[in-house]
Amino acid sequence: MTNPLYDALFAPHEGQDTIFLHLPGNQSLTHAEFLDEAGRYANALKSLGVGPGDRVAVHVAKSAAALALYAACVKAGVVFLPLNTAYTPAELSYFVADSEASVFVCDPGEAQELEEIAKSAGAALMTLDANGEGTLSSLAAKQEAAFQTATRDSEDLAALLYTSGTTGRSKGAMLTQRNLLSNAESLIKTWRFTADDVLLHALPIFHSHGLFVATNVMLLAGGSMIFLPRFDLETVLAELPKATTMMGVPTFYTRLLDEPRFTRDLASHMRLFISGSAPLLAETHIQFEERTGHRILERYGMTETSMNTSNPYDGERRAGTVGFPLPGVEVKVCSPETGEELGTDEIGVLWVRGPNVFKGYWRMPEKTREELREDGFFITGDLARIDDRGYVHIVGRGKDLIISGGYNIYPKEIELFLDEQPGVKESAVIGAPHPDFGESVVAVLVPQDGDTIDLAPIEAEAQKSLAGFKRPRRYEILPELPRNTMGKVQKNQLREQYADVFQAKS
Ligand code: MLC
Ligand code: AMP
Repeated sequence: MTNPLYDALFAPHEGQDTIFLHLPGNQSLTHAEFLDEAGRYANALKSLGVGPGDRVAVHVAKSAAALALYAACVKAGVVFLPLNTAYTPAELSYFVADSEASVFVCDPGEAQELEEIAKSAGAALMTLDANGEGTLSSLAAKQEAAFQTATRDSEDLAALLYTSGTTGRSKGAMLTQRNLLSNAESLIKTWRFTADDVLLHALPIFHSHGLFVATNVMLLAGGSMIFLPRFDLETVLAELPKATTMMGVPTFYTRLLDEPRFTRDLASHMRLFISGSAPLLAETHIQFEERTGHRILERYGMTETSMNTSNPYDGERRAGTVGFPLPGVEVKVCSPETGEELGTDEIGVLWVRGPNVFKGYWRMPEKTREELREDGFFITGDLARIDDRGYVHIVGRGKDLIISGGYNIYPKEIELFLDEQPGVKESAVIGAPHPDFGESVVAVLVPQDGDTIDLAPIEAEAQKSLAGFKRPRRYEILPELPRNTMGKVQKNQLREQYADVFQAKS
């Protein structure tokens, strides 16, 4: 009986008293303690009637218990469905219903508000807070640690991660055991992770980056993580001396560079800094090297594919590039019109194939067919070129997408919301350069009558309906949107017009 992901990532650590998590307040958890906790959570899920293939939707603060719940799902063959803690009830109701989750785990503080959502989706509502307390942990505390690991096949689903879509409707990316395991295996080799590594983990664990890239790699390597609730600059500066490696989004690195106490001395012992989820400006790469002597290693991935390319560990880490395909991963740049493969340095859409590429979108066969071809290539929607040395450069996006501090925001979703608001005839949402988040959201509104719109009720409604990171940070009013002769909104023109709105940090 096998469960490839559990067998590779977790089983080797059973009974081991090596440290897995360094936690706030000088606490720590050994691998054995963590896995016992996971076993109890697996039994708790079983007692709720959850079995292999069922979905467990998880909307909880980052904690060791939340991570143990992930391990429990792998052990029990349950599909783990993590959700951004910033999501509002309006956003959550879609995910819980669409996934037909059997259990919905949320913070005790929001249980009352979410009760109806769980009920109408037919999910049992359980709670878990930032300290690992709640109805689920109480249930787990009564269980045995021993649990018979569920038998799973490489092609069975391990996780369902929702990504927003250009049409405004979120799509659940189905990730198999093979997808996650093959990626962790490639990354550990490419980045040389070992049991001696201590990873500074300040990322959220509801996305591919913090959950799979960081956690799965560390589990496979057998190292430990300084597991911080979030990226807090003071804590990161204090903990850095104990770490050997760090993974982050570009905002982590620009925030560190803005801090004079982040010095060459503070970083001198570090083995590796890795960046991804959004473009790292070449300027940040260069400043980082000047300050610390380290060249950040930039890599590129997506929820649907986990990681695709990485700059080399040895060899030149080239600023402004995302390096080479990972072992076993094929990439090619194709014409957006004909789908034909393009030559060196020609710009087109990046296609990716390999064991890392997901199985498709949850119950969306048509969307799956549009993006995942029969020959196994996934059409990423990112615009890229491959240079004569084989380095991949992400030069833009074919898809209408804003990436703010590493979070994806699909303008269409915000436009659909804004178009419904009183006094709004139509809207266009764009990203403008932002010194902290890389990009941030600008909403351009056209009034129904006259030349003004009352923004206060719109902002109040946005507060209720949209996760904080998606809310426009700037509203602009125009009598009409610029359109081409075909009637298509000229977003490039708007991007140019509002390129400087976030010049000062906000
Ligand atoms: C928080 N806020 C953001 C934001 N994060 N606004 C825009 N963009 C963001 N990314 C808003 C909050 O709503 C709040 O607004 C205010 O900022 C303060 O919130 P906070 O929680 O205190 O923010 P902070 O801790 O500073 O968070 C910023 C951050 C965080 C950059 C540290 O967003 C983060 O950890 N990002 C990582 C995202 C990530 O892991 N991406 C991986 C995706 S996987 P208000 O209005 O309430 O004050 C992927 C694949 C791959 O892409 O390749 O990896
Ligand atoms: P997500 O859907 O959250 O997984 O985001 C994936 C998207 O993030 C990709 O399609 C890219 O547009 C972007 N991305 C990830 N890593 C990088 C990178 N290193 N450089 C540029 N864009 C990146």
